[in-house]
Amino acid sequence: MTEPRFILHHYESSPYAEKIRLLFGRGQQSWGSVLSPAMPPRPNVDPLTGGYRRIPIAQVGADIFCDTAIIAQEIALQSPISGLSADSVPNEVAELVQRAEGDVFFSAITSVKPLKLMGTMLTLFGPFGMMRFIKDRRQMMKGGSVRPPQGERAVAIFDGFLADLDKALTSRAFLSGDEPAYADFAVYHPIWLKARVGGGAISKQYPHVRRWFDRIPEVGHGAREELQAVHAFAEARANEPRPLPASEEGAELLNCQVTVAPEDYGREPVQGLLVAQTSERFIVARETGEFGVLHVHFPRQGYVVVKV
Ligand SMILES: N[C@@H](CCC(=O)N[C@@H](CS)C(=O)NCC(=O)O)C(=O)O
Repeated sequence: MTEPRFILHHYESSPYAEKIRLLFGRGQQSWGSVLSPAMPPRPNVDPLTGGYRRIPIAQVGADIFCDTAIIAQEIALQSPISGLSADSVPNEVAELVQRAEGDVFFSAITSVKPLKLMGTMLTLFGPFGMMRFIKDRRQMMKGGSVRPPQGERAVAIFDGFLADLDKALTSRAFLSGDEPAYADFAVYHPIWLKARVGGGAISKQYPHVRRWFDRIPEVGHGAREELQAVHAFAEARANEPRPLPASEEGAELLNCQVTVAPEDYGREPVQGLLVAQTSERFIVARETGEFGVLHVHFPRQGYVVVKV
């Protein structure tokens, strides 16, 4: 078996996956793509994560990476280009990045007129699939702790964000400087989502956003190769997890059986042995009959660990 490569479990219309595809592009990476359904069950990846329900998920051999914050760190480690992880976001645009992946992300959907939204979902999923999708997302949000803004409030949030972004882009080509990097992709994906779901161009009121938005896709998606789930499974089986980082002192739940779950939405927990806890991530070991031991990595920020 050759060195394991990056595999991304994703679906085309996922905005968070688009953030990662662009990071692969900017980071000049080759990667394997395994397409997932837009809603669970996801037989291509559920057996690897042990139940984490969000997309995208990345894999390198027997290491599984949940959440784009961790996936970006992994890409940054492999890439000759700087600025690809969240810790490289310039201070003056940190607030924009935070808003983009908070209320603005939800408003990208909830600010779209209901009929338009239904039309897009019908095209993507067909009538039966659309009903399943709506039910799935409703349940996901019901079990979550965030309450997305609705209607006029969502419209105002999205528009206010574009106005602030336009201001930030008057003095620089990209949020990250002369070239696009993490901050740009994190802010780009909700606007990409809104453009795909709601249609229509970005208002002429925001010329700097328009110019920036048109330039981001120029970085491309890197060298993408389509794979099937069996290929991803074979790589998980053929590899051992990589060596663990040193854990921080006083990590009380280290070597305990725990569950790890997002705090906000899509809170399905993953159970395993907490084998590492650094200042940035939790790593859980899962014994699986099918693949041997897998290490599942989560960011600490936004995730909770509970002893079983
Ligand atoms: N904080 C997560 C958010 C990921 C996220 O919300 N992904 C959306 C798709 S773009 C999702 O998982 N939606 C529910 C689903 O696809 O099942 C990350 O950065 O990875």
